[in-house]
Amino acid sequence: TSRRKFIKISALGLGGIATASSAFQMFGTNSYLDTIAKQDIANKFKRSATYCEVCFWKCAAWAFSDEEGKIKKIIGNDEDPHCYGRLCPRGTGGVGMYADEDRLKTPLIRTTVDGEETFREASWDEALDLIATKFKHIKDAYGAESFALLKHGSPGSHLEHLFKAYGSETIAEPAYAQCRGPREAGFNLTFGSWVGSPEPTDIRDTKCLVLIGSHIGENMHNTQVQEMSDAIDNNATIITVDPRFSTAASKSNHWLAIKPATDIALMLAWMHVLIEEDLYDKEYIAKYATGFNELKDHVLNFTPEWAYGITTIKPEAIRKTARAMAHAAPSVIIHPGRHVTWYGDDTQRARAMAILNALLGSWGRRGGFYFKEKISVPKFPHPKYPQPKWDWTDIGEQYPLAEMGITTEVMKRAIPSKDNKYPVKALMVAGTNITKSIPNKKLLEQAMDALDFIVVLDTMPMDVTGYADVVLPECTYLERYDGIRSSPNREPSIAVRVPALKPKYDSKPGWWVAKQIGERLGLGDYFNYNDFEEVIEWQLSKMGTSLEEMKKIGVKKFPRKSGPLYLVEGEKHEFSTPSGKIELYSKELKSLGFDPLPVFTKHPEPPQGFYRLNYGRSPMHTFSRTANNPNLNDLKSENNLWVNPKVARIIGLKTGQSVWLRNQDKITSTFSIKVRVTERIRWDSVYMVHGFGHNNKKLTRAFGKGINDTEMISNVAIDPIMGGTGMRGNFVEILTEDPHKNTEI
Ligand code: MGD
Ligand code: SF4
Repeated sequence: TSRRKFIKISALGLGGIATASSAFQMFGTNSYLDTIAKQDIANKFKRSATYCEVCFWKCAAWAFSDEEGKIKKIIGNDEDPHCYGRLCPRGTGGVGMYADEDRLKTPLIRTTVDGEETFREASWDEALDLIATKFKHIKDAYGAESFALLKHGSPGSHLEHLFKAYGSETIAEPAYAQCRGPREAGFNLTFGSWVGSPEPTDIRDTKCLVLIGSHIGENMHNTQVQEMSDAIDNNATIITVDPRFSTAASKSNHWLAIKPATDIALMLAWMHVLIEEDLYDKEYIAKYATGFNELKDHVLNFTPEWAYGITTIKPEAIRKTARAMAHAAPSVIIHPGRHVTWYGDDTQRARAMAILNALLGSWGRRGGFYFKEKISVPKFPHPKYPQPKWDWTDIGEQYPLAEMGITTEVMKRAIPSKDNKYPVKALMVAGTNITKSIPNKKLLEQAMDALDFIVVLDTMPMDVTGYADVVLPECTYLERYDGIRSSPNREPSIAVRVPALKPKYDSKPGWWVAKQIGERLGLGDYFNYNDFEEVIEWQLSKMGTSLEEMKKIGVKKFPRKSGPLYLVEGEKHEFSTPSGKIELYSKELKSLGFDPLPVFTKHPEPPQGFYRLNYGRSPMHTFSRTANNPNLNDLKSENNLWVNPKVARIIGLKTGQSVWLRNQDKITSTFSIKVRVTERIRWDSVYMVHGFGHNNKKLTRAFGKGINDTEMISNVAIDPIMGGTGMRGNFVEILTEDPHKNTEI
């Protein structure tokens, strides 16, 4: 499909195209007017250095506030190689996190009044004393390991320190088994390196960008969107593989509307074409890779004709796109994606992506993947952590290549059973809304029911707070110090977060909470400072700068030390794999009993009357955390259900009509969602943006708006290699009548 065709489609009135282009236009180059506006604001208001926490990209920014203690504007830091001086719409809307009047205002403790469970307000001392008592009790009764931490983002690192000092490494975050885990395993097996965040994709200089289910533009990871916009301006070929006509697809030269769950077949056929037509990088493969002959034999029969029957992508399109990649090579990127836990064979799909990159010679090449720099911040001195008797590795032991804690496995350990060697009895949740981020509601509810004690640290009364025994209100990122941000990128840099304002209400920073609990547990030596400012001050001095300087500049760049960005012609390069080479064929996988080369496995398809539930991101929102943010809610207040016109005709649906969903396990959505009839989705799937359908009434803007996709995800396909929870194998039927008509929600 050509770019021209898309323009034609948009002329037919596919409304989404307007959003599609605007998502990219939200960035772009700094204009003269922009510079003037920035100067004007800079002259009038107090400027504080920060980095954004609306998503986890962590763009460095300036927060401008007035004398009355109001945040006036947040602007990207021009010196930041991690955001090029521009924030995405969510980052600008960070003001709303501070201003949201629904914020948690004071500690809360669960209590029973007239037989009804409710929360009562408490002082910090009372709440922290109670938490410390529970910490002590769990340690005495079961061992510190039985107190688990589920965390995400900046508060997570402060709590992680507390938990390790206390003796528990029963720690996990959704950013692994619900997000990037499989791609890290797949790329690590092949190149001996995690992809990591930020991805070292050299999009700026690429000649061909291949996005497989990766929707940059709706997924607003800042530098990637800006670089992709530049790549488009520079006439790079964009190939998008997506069952949905995504924003990225609308910017592509080739959109391959693949049948869901068949990507591995397409990639095997691409490998076949590259090898069969002698288009792969022979010199690179000979020099750096091992296992080529096995790969060649493996893909011999995976012709484009074979893949056509599986993927519904025409053989000519498969050949044409493979040739386009080879034409651009080595300046080509098969993007590893980000949220990649789809069908349970996700590490193998990531392996296929890694192998394609190897065949095209793009790893370590300009316009492909650059070698990222490590930049580490010195650790503030503290006593050694005690050695726990068991930890997250034991909990995930059945997944041989798990490299971080697996949230769902931690929750399973909370459910009592005779042979549970690693019982989890209490849980702290910090900066993650687990009821929306972890699938399998039944498991979660069973686990929550069984736990002796749950404490939640959050800024908002999110759904997860409803399960807590104690709720602690954290102040927002604009009101606190946090750890130093270090970003590898092409040019490594650090950024600081300094409070722009005093904490609103009775909220406190995460570092303070960790220290208070630690001191109550007699762990004061681990928190040997009065204020986290002292920690940063010490670390910055070790890095050759100071807090005073960083407050003025916000971001500091460092020279690369690890060597050049790309492979150097004529020089040897050792990969960190067992063989020291790129491993096309993985002996490690073989020895563990897994396929040493990726194999296509057929996944279940929706039964009659059901559609595959596909989900993704909106450029205005991050997961579930922004749904109530006044600024961002104003831009988009609910999600819609994308339905193909053919399906709409069969069921009799119209755009704007409210419907409910019921999945294959008879789970019915709590709320309704408005239909959007569009050619942009295949007839076998429906699509919605993740993160809506909040059911805490205290979120006055977000409550009851749209459907929570996670609620519909009860079938979870676990990746046997690293434990990722595949969530795209769920099927829904569309109900036009309210299934809760006679029940109260
Ligand atoms: P959110 O749902 O945004 O993301 O999962 P989460 O990290 O759980 O929840 C973030 C929580 O942090 C919110 O409760 C918010 O109020 C709170 N919060 C925000 N700022 C702060 C702060 O400064 N301090 C504290 N203490 N709390 C704060 C993300 C995870 O979800 C990821 S990374 C991915 S890739 C997966 N995506 C995904 C999906 O697309 N669909 C489905 N169904 N599930 C998914 N799960 C995964
Ligand atoms: Fe903030 Fe956007 Fe950057 Fe994420 S990408 S850190 S939301 S500005």
